[in-house]
Amino acid sequence: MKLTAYDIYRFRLPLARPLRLKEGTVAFREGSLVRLRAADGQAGWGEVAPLPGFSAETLVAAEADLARVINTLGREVWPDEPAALLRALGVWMDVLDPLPSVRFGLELAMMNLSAASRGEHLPSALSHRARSSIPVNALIMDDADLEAETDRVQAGGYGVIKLKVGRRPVARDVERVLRVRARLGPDVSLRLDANRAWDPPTARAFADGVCGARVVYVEEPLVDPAGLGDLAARTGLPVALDETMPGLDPKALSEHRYARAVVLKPTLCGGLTKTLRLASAATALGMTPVLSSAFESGVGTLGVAALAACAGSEETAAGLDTYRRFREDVLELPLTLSSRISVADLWGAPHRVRPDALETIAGGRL
Ligand code: OSB
Ligand code: MG
Repeated sequence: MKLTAYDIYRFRLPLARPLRLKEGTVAFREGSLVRLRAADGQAGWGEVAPLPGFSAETLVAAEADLARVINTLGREVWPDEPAALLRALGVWMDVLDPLPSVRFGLELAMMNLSAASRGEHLPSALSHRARSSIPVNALIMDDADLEAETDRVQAGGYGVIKLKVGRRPVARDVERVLRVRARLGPDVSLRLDANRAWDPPTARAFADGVCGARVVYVEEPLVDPAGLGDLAARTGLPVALDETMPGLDPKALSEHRYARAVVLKPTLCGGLTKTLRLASAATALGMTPVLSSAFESGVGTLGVAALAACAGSEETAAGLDTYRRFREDVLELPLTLSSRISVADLWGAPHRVRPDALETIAGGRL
């Protein structure tokens, strides 16, 4: 496979409600889409959408890096067979070392292109053993009305929910967790996420308060992650790594054996190949890899969903609920994501991008 042309576009999508991020509140989600074309006339889309406050790179820097890397990719002849292509991408991207969001967008566009050329869907291009369905966790943001959200979770049949904590006094967080547990009953799995909010004494107070609530794990409870192993050992609170994962060498994961799970966001961890490496390292250590989105549009969300179908175990719910926050998408037909996504249904119809949602940034022949 040889690339013949590329286009880079910008999108700016309104959110259903403003989103509070670490560095301020946003009413729109901005990002880039990249389209790669091959000699057979097929096209593959990818998304490059650094998340402010979570990504180190800006969108403008990502777009410049995108053009640099595409020009190098355009000189190569790529394997036609998807598994060989994925391996070649891993090797090339390690050398070219794009920004994490750029690596995600380009690996996604290349694999989408390969899948389109062969008339298969992305999950089967990524793995011969892709699962046929993906459970999804319902995300309850900290600005949400708990009662309304627990009703949505129950009506939607979600088996796993994730509740954000750490932005109010610890006693109120404990009270919210116990309230959610009581309203949802014992059958729903409860994940929590503190986004590095607490010092060790506060985290220990939280652990004591929720010890009866059967929490599956808390993502990144501590400001200083160096104390996570000690916290887990002293309190028995199961912890998961999230902010720790971008930039982590898969070999270094063995230094974090205390962790129950690792949250993998391909936009932040740096693409399909790095995410899949981290997922296998986690599985080998007995940790659960949890694929999660970072407020990508439909194009990026499909990429994360495809990875979720390939990595980890059958019953691990993926964190794909950020898509619900969008009022509009770049896709003509917005995705329908439920508590359990059917891979055949999600990829059953073509995903056409709306030209009117895009502004042209750059493009050219390769
Ligand atoms: O901390 O897990 C986070 C999305 C963007 C940035 C950070 C986070 C998230 C999510 C993803 O919560 C959704 C999920 O994991 O369910
Ligand atoms: Mg998290």
